[in-house]
Amino acid sequence: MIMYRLIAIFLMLIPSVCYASSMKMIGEKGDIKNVTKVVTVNMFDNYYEPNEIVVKEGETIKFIVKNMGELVHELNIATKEMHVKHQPEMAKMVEHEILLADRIDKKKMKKMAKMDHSLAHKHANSVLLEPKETGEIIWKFSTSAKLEIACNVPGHYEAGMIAKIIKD
Ligand SMILES: [Cu+2]
Repeated sequence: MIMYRLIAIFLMLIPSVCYASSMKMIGEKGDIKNVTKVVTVNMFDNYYEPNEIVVKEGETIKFIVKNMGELVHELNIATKEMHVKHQPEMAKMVEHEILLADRIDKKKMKKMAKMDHSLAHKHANSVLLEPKETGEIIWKFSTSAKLEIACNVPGHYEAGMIAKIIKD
């Protein structure tokens, strides 16, 4: 826990930048009617299985995400630069004790989000899950940008919790 705190404090020093504005360049929220492929991604401490996903440009993929680990994990589709920018938001959630190592205080999240929207962690390109939880993302890869799947829970990206997105 002390390590989480230290990382959180460190990341607080990096200025938070507007996240939503850069969304378009990574694609868009997909429509269920256009799903051509379903990919199940299992999250462990701290890695993904599979750790490489092949996508075609323009394709809509439904990701079924399962947290098989003992820690809270995120699956976030973005550029490397965006992941780095998202990390202070996650650190802030740790700071406010919304994001705990193995639990998300959803009641607190709801309450705090009224004051600070970034604490709600509502982004179409990501899902944040407690151990044993399952979530889903439908994403249209309408972009040529270089993307990766990553977990921005403090310390996890650094630990290598990244899955490559390979363009077919
Ligand atoms: Cu993680």
